[in-house]
Amino acid sequence: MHIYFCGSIRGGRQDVEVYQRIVKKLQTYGKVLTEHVSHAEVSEKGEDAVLDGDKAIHDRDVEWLASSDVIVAEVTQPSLGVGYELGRAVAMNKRILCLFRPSSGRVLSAMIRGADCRTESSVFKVLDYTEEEVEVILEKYFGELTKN
Ligand code: 6IA
Repeated sequence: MHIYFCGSIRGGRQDVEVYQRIVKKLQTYGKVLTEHVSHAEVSEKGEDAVLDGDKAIHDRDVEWLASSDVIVAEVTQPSLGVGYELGRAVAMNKRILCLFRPSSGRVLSAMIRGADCRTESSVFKVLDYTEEEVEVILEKYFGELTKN
């Protein structure tokens, strides 16, 4: 299974430790195409991006998105890039899981919370969670997914 993980980079790196926890767990279910999102050395300035070029990053990420079986996004820290990826993924009829921590004190964008729906060809799910239960939440989600 190819898993595309979305997490904030230039939107702010406050949650990088949660991303690491999520990616570690996701790797038990398949190949995480965007493992670098969880790397602590990737800063929000994204200096590394200059080497590669933003266009190359964008084009590669959209290709990965298209080739993925499931998209998991940690959406607590608002990020334009994550919002964009989710919009593109919806247009591709992908299976999407968004994870939000209400304990952050933030209120999730209506465009993400309100996108929660299930159709014949796609599923967009938004789950509230606390950091301690992240592994259990993923076990439940992937358990149901592999049953179908
Ligand atoms: O607007 P943001 O930067 O917060 O957007 C974050 C999202 O866009 C992530 O889910 C990534 O999939 C994608 N993204 C944004 N910047 C990069 C990037 N930068 N590399 C890969 N994906 C990115 C350069 C850092 C890299 C050399 C490790």
